[in-house]
Amino acid sequence: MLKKTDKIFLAGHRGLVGSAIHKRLLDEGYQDVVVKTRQELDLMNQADVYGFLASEKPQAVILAAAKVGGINANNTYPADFIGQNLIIESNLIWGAHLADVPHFQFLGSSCIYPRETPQPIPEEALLSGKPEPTNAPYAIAKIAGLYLCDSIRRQFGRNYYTVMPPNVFGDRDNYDLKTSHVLPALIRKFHEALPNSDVICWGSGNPRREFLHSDDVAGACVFLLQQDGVEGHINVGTGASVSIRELAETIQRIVGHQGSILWDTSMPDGFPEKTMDVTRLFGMGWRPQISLESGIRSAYDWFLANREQLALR
Ligand code: GFB
Repeated sequence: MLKKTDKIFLAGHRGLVGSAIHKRLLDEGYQDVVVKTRQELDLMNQADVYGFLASEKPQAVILAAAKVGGINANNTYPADFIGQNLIIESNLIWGAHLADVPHFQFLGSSCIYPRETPQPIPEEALLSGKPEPTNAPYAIAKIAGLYLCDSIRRQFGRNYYTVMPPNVFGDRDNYDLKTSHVLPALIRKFHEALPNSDVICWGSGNPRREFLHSDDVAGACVFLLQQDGVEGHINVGTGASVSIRELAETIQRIVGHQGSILWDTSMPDGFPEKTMDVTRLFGMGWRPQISLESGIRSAYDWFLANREQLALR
């Protein structure tokens, strides 16, 4: 188990999940959290990463840096999603092993599970079927990182494991309508359509998604740092999902939009459902603290406070 004085390198501290983990680590009294901007350390450069880890010799690495995006981004830039993530993962995970780093927490994503799988999805469902085509390259990259962590655990006995969050939202989210995930996209679309212009959502509205606020993802990650024997990969979530239509109507109500919601079925639905079985994590004593409604209200407040700086096109 980690002590609060142990050195932790957090990769991706400016991102949606990484910034929440950074805040949580400091709030919980971790005294030696090392972070580097992209300019200070290029995670795509193997020699720089290996050299950094060998000289810093942290007790733990948390990898929250990745090339991420929503369904349209994944569908448009498949090579970027698999190529950049494979390079970042192998640099950090293998570099940590070479530097004798004892603990490694790798952030995965629920899209690694097969498109057709029982819901809610247990950890055992991994590789039991074909991935969802819209994000298969990204999923394969994340599965590779998961297997690299677990193989280092099996062969060298290091405490390397993967945390599997669902669709995440929160402060410092991506509000670019072409590359973002659905929740921030709909916050922006309904806000910019105030008071009653039509809002066009993608797909049928029927798919179901599980949403977890980034502060809860951070809470689970820091909780797991304090647990022994987290082997393989562990689902993190609420265990509940909503349809995209329900999500759109909830965001519409919170934003105060009065117009029509239209559905562009020329855009892909992606997974029919992604709801995770969180029995294992709940059995360890963790629970999410932020409801979807209060999380959306908080995300909308952040969007209103920051949208000028976001220079949204
Ligand atoms: O969040 P999202 O982009 O990604 O889309 P996925 C979720 C659902 O919302 C899809 C619908 O069915 C979309 O068609 N949707 C409706 C919209 N309106 C919109 C909109 O305006 N913008 C967006 N983005 N979606 C991602 C993976 O899948 O899940 C990533 O591609 C990652 O790799 C992420 O794993 C967690 O949930 O479908």
